[in-house]
Amino acid sequence: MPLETIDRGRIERLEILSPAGIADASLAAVIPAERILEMYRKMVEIRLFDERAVKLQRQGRLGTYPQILGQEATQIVPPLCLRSKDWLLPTYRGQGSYYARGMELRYSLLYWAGDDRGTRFPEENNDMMFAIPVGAHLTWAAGLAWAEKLKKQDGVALAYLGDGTTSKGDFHEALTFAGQFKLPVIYLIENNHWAISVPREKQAASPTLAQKAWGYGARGLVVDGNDCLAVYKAVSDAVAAARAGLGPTVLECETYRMGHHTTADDASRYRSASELEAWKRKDPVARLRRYLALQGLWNDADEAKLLEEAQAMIQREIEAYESFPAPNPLNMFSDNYESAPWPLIEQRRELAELLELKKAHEPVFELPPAEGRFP
Ligand SMILES: Cc1ncc(C[n+]2csc(CCOP(=O)(O)OP(=O)(O)O)c2C)c(N)n1
Repeated sequence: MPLETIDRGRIERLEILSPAGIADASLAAVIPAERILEMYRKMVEIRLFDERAVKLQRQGRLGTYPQILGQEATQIVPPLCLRSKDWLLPTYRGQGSYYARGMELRYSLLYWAGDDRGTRFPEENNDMMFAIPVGAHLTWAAGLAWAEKLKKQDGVALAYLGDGTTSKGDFHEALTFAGQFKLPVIYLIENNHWAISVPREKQAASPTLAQKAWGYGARGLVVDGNDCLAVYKAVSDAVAAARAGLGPTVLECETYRMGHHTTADDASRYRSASELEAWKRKDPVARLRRYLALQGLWNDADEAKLLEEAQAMIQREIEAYESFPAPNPLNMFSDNYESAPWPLIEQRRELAELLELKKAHEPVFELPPAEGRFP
C-alpha cells in the first residue's frame, strides 16, 4: 500500500472532578487531603484579593489591573507542584501564581500601582517578573530550561500563556527549541477563551491548542482547567517527565475569564451574558468546595472562619501597600544593566536635575503626568 499511516495522533483530556464535586476516586486518591485544603484556602484568598483589587482601581488607589476571576485553579495549583528553585514565568495575569509561591500580596498591589518595588519575590524562589509583552517569555523559559540541562541540574521551567499567545511566533520558536533539545520546560496555556475581544475559535483552526505540541516533539494534553485535581495531576506528571529527561509538555487548561480583560476593558461589548452564566456553573472554587464538603473535610463554620481570616489578611496587605514611602524616581535606572549605556546615564542626570529644581520651586512646579500606561 503506497499510503502508510505514520502517526494518527491522539487528543486526550483530563478531568477528575465533576462540576458537582464528585471525583474519580482512583485519580483523586493520590493527592493528600492537606494539599487539597491548601489549594482551596489559597484559591479563596486570591479570589477575595482580586475583588478588592478591582475596587481599589475603581477608587483610584491602583493602576490598571488584570482580574483572574474564574482562573483560580490554573493560577494557584501549578506552582504548588514546583520546588522553589524551579523557574516560574507568569503572564501579567499571574498574581495568583506568585501568591501560591509565597509572595506577599502587598507587592502585587505595588506592581499594579506602577512601582518597581512590586517585584520583590521571596529570596529562595526563582520567580521571573510578569511578562507584559505576550509571548516574549516563552523563549526565555526554553533558555532557562536549557541552562538547567547544561548544568546537569534537575530544575524545571514553567511558563504560562494565554490562548491568544499560541498564535505568536515566540510560541513556535520556543517549542521548536524545547522539543529539539528535550528541555525540562512546561508551557501551561490558560485557555480562557478570549484574547481581549478575539474568541478562541478565531485564534487557531486546530480543534485543540494542546495538539500543537506534537509537531515539535513535545507531549500535549487538554486539561479541565477549572478542576484543581486534574490540574494538579497534569502538572505533577509534566514536572516528573521533565525531571526524568523526557522533554517539554504543553498543557492546555480549559478555563474562563469571568471578568474583563483588564479594568480598562468592557467584556459586555463582545461577550454574551449566557456564555458567562454557563461558565459560572463550572466555577473552580465552588467545585472544590463541593468536593471537600462531600468528603467531610469542610463545613460552613470552616468557610466562615476562612473568609474572616482572609479579609483580615487582605486588609493588612492593603494597609502595608498604602504605607510604603513614595518611590525615588531615580530608582527606575537601577538594576537594569551591570554598566548602564550612556543615553540612560544622561537621562538619569537630567531627571536628577529636574527633581532638584522641583524641590527648589515646590508649589509652582509639577512633573508632567506619565503617559502611555499599559495596556
Ligand atoms: C507583544 C504584544 N502584543 C500585543 C500586546 C497587547 N495585548 C495585551 S493582552 C493581549 C491578548 C492576550 O490574550 P491571551 O494570550 O489569550 O491572554 P489572556 O489575557 O486572555 O490570558 C494583547 C494582544 C502585548 N501586550 N504584547
